[in-house]
Amino acid sequence: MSTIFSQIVEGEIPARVVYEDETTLAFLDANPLAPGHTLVVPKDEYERLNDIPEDVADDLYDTIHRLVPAVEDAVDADASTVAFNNGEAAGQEVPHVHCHIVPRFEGDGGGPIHAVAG
Ligand code: D5M
Repeated sequence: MSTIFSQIVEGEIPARVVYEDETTLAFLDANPLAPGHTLVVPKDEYERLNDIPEDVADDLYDTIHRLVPAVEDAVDADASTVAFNNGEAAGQEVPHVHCHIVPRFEGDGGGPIHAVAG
């Protein structure tokens, strides 16, 4: 059975896509911790970070690297929390690798987000 993120990649369920290339997709989180909270996924389904082949990991990092400033700019954030919940015990609910880009604002009171959960 494919993950909900694979269904988004396949266009089977809607998402607010903000970036797409051959191997990666980025879309807004359905339960945002802050305005602009974005998820970046490899299009192919891998459960954990270390399941990803190196070339796809490189592409994923490139997309994250490109999107962090774009997301911050889009919502005029001061910073961002960029995080993976890697495994169920770490709070990973969707078993398809995804990077959270959570915009942060001076005085937002969040401190370092201990568990990034929607
Ligand atoms: O984070 C899983 C994240 O995925 C959580 O922040 C909600 C988000 N989510 C779940 N379903 C959707 C859909 N359909 N669109 C957009 N975002 C979604 P985790 O790190 O696994 O706890």
